[in-house]
Amino acid sequence: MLTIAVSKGRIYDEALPLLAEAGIIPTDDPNTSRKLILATTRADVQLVIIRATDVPTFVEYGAADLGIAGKDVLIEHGAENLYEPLDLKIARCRLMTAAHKNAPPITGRVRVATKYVKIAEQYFAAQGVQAEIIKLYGSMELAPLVGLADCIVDLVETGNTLRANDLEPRELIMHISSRLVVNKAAMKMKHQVIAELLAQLERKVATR
Ligand code: PRT
Ligand code: MG
Repeated sequence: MLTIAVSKGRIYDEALPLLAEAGIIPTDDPNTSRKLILATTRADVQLVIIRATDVPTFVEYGAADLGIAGKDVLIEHGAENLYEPLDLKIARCRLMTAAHKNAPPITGRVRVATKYVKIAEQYFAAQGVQAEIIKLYGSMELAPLVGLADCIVDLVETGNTLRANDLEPRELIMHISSRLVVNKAAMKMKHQVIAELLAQLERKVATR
C-alpha cells in the first residue's frame, strides 16, 4: 500500500488532476467527508488528509510514503530527512514582506510578525537588518494595524488580503510552489511503484 499525505483546500484541489493522471481518484471528497483516510480508485494507493504543516512530519516518520507540501512549509519545517524529487508547480504564490501602505521604508531595527519564523530570521539576517520576530499562527495582516509589528512576512497570491487590510507588498523573499516529498526508506523499499508515479506526475506537470 502506498500512502500519500495531502492537506485539504487549495493543495488538494490542485493536486487532484495530477493524481488522476496516475489513476489515483479518491472515492470520497475530504471537503464534505470527515474521513481522514481516503481510499482511491487504485487499490494500492490511499490518501491521508492532514494539516499542511504536518505533511513533512508524516513523511519523515514514514507514516506516509509520499506527501504534497508547500515549499514554505518544507523550509520552515526543516524537512531534511526526506526527498523532494518533484516541483508540482501547484498552489503557487510568493512569500513577501508587507507593511501598512502609508508606513515609511524600514530603517534600523524592525518588528516582524509571521508564522515563518525561520525564513524571516534568515531573510532579515541576510539583509543585514536587525529584526525581532514575533511568532503568530494566523491573521498576520492584523499585526501592523494594531501596532504589534512594523511589517509581516506572509504568502501573497492575488494581493487582495493585503489590500483589504490597507497593507502593501514590499520585498519578495521567494517564489513558492508545492512539492512532492518522499520518505527515504519508502523510496528504496517501494522504488518501482514510486518511480512510476513520479514519472507520470512529471509528465503531467511538464505538459501544463
Ligand atoms: O488553512 P490552514 O490553517 O488549515 O493551513 P494552511 O494555511 O497552512 O493551509 P492552506 O491550505 O491555506 O495552504 C497550504 C499551502 O498553500 C501553503 O503552505 C502554501 O504553500 C500554498 N498557498 C498558495 C497559499 C496561498 N497560495 C495563499 N494565498 N497559502 C496561503 N495563502 C493565504 C495567505 O497566507 C494569505 O492569508 O492566502 C492569503 C493571501 O492570498 P491573496 O490571494 O489574498 O494574496
Ligand atoms: Mg490557510
